[in-house]
Amino acid sequence: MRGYKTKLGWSDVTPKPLWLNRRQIIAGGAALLASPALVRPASAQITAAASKYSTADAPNTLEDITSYNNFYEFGTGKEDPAAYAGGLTTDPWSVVIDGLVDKPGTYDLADLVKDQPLEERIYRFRCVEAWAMIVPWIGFELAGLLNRVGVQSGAKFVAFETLVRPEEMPGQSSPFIEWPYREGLRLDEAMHPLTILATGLYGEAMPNQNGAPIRLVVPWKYGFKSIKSIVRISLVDKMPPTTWNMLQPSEYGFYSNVNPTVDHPRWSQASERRVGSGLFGGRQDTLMFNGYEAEVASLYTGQDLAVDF
Ligand SMILES: Nc1nc2c(c(=O)[nH]1)N[C@H]1C(S)=C(S)[C@@H](COP(=O)(O)O)O[C@H]1N2
Ligand SMILES: [Mo]
Repeated sequence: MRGYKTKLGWSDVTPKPLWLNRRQIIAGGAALLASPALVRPASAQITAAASKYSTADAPNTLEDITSYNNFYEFGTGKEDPAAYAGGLTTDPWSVVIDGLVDKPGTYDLADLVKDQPLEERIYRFRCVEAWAMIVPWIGFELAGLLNRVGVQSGAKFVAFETLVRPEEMPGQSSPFIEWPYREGLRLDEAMHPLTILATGLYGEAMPNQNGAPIRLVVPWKYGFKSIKSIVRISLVDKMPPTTWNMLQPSEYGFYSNVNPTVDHPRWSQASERRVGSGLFGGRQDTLMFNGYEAEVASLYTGQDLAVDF
């Protein structure tokens, strides 16, 4: 693990050695349970080594995943997060859950995560800039957390906010974005089993540059929807403002579903470059809903996705 400090502390709820045991896992679930490296209580939460939702594509390297990032709180360059996110304090960490919920409050992250079944999910990840990666996330379904806090009947959307801490996030001295970074999902998107809160990747606690200690991953949407370093989750009745939509509404819609037939105004979305493509072979066609069409297309029945982009 180079370039960032592995965080422990609260991350006792995050599995560490899973990835190293991947071969055993693939060979059979029993090996996972028997592995001495996995006796820590946290690891017992891993109910499935490779989820049925995982893609069979080979993951990008840890090096790719941790050295080519978008995290504007640390600067706009792809290398800035790896260079500057190491100084972010991620323990202690708490998340405010408010709005139309039965149990609003400020939750310590460990409490929030402790009942949730962690899984490894190998997801395709497609940035709006037309690059893509395959990432082995560790996380749990957002629906599990929302069910635990109790979503009230008036709730229609979920709004998310990232930490604001300019003394540790040098990019926040730029007024380019109106901080905090914000994102949102419609409630049915938030409740979909593909939507996860990730606390790690490659079997390790989440690297800071990837959104430690907890970030959203919505694999059928462009990468910017997958908000990092979350400190607030609000259940609301109206479509919430989102950072990229606020910046440039003609280019970034609320939905931002990966869609090869709806181009960004300044470039085509029909194909993508796999990061690390020296190894994996250059450009590929972009898939509808990033390849998750069978799972999510029904969420948008009756919507014109060129209008609701
Ligand atoms: N808080 C916050 N979350 C963010 C961003 C950001 O700048 N700030 N960038 C988004 C964009 S544009 C992308 S492509 C992904 C990148 O995630 P990765 O660095 O883990 O690949 O994070 C998303 N989440
Ligand atoms: Mo992105």
